[in-house]
Amino acid sequence: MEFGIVGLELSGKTTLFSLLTGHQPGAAGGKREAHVGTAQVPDPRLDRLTAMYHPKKHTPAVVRFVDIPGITKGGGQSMNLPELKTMDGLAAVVRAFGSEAIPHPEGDVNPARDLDLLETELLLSDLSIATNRLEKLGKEMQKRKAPELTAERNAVEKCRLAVDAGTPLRQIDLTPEEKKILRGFTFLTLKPLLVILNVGEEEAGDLAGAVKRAGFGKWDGAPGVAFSVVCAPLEQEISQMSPDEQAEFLKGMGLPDRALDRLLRAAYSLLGLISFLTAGEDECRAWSIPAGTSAVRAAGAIHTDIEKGFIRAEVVPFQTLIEAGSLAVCKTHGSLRLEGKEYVVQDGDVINFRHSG
Ligand SMILES: Nc1nc2c(ncn2[C@@H]2O[C@H](COP(=O)(O)OP(=O)(O)OP(=O)(O)O)[C@@H](O)[C@H]2O)c(=O)[nH]1
Ligand SMILES: [Mg+2]
Repeated sequence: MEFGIVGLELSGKTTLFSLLTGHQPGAAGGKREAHVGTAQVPDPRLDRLTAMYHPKKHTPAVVRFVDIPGITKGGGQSMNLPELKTMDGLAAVVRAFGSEAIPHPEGDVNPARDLDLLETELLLSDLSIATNRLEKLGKEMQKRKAPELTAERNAVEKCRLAVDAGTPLRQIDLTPEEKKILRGFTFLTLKPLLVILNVGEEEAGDLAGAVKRAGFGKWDGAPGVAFSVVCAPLEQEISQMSPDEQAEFLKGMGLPDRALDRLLRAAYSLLGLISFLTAGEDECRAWSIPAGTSAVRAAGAIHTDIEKGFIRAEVVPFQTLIEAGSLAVCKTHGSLRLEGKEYVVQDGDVINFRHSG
């Protein structure tokens, strides 16, 4: 799963990318190039299983991030970067920090205006994709009549009308057929949007209030949009500390946990992902699957052979396992369930797949 980090210039994109992925893009990389890195999604359940099994390997779920060069107002084309097209979601870094030393490309700090500006660039990119496609479809339809061409034209026209009126596509109702038709397109406003508000140190103690102060009215509660607040310099400082120091420091600031951790969890659930866990002496691991995935498909997330040879899934919810103390106890208590192919896997299920071959 992959997020493209977008935002105006000097909003803190690369700083956040480095904090999330631990990857420091070298000077050699060049400013206008995209950087790619992987962030581990923190999961206390996995940590607990690891403490229980002492496995050789501990493998958290990951989200990949691609740091994309800054977007300029009216740039339009800058949004048509090939890197953006394949992304599962967009992470828009919006600047709320003030700084004399770092100029704001729009002259002053105004997060709601900047998000609007970004959204406009996304809409313009979609408008041009839709218009081009309609033009090609029009020509094709003069040559031959086919119901699938009519269906595609109708779906793309619906999108064109919406973006032309300034409505992001994540906000319109699409039928399953329309969604299927549009899957091959790279409409940017159809992608889930994680807004990351990068606040100054003076706001670090009240991250929750920062989104309200930024006044993101029309995005608040909009479908496919989630908010996250971070203070980059503070996160940088925390990164240098030991886990104990971190906990102490966060407590002192009155913060429940690390903003970066919350950001990663928000990114994960914005994409509709849940985790199931596998536990053993060799490896404890969290696996990402879309919510609603069947047991047999979940097996395929591990290996196609396990999917093909699926016999049964032995399932126990994480909490039940912890209360019992071990899988062996779950077995004797009868709390280890045997589930078939169609069982819908739940977030936090600890699973052992029985398979042939
Ligand atoms: N004071 C302050 N400075 C920040 C913050 N976040 C980033 N900066 C600084 O702002 C400058 C730009 O940060 P970058 O992370 O390079 O921003 P960017 O969005 O990647 O910039 P471009 O790639 O040029 O578009 C750097 O000097 C950062 O140290 C913040 O929250 N507070
Ligand atoms: Mg950058």
